Amino acid sequence: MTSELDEKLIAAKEKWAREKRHQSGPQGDSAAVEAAAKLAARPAPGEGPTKNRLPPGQHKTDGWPVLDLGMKPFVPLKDWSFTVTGLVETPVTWSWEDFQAQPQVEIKADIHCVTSWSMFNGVWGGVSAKHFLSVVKPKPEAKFLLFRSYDSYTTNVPLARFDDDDVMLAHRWNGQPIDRDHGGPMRPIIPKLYFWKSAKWVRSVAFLAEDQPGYWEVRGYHNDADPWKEERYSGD
Ligand SMILES: Nc1nc2c(c(=O)[nH]1)N[C@H]1C(S)=C(S)[C@@H](COP(=O)(O)O)O[C@H]1N2
Ligand SMILES: [Mo]
Repeated sequence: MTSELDEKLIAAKEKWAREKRHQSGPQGDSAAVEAAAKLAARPAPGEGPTKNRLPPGQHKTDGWPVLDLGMKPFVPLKDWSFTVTGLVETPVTWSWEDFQAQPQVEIKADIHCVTSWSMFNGVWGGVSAKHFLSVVKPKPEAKFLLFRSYDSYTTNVPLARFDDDDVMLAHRWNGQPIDRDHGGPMRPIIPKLYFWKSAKWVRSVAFLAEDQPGYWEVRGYHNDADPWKEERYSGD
């Protein structure tokens, strides 16, 4: 259940998304050229001097802010499961032990939140998206993923963006389990997209032929969410 305060917070965020959306008018050629130049100049994740790693409109933070809908589900590991549905050859449901039995990797990545903070050099531990996809085997018709969380949050991502070397199903951050505030036991990490695409407390994912916008995507946030293109709000 969300409190009245949280309803107000969510309403404020929605209003903000609406207003920002209307501020961005049609872009001229020079803007497109500038955007293309910024994209071409972007360094590989985890490399390069700090200033080239900061997408437009972002600032570096040293902490890790907590942002959610005001409800932080507590999911004991013995009750946790992760279910895969939809257009896959092998629709698994993993217990915590099943999940831990998969090959584990660490990936260093920068995170960019739409509220303008960026957090550099986090070391995420868990199961790579590449391995996960090799287990469930998406069918050729599968083009989109929709994640669903224990707090009912949802978010969507194209399979082509999820199927990337820096994407993972993470349960550790900087050598510790991801804590409850930050979405533990498990959250996917998709560093190349704004952080709202990295759902906390994930419980399932559906592989779909058609795109299905998630919680913030139907409330004024951009469907694609690429920080390097500053895709913050729909219409950006
Ligand atoms: N389940 C769930 N995941 C979520 C959210 C949420 O409300 N519920 N908020 C999203 C948003 S808007 C952001 S910015 C990040 C924040 O993650 P953090 O609290 O670990 O910084 O989580 C994303 N994932
Ligand atoms: Mo956010």
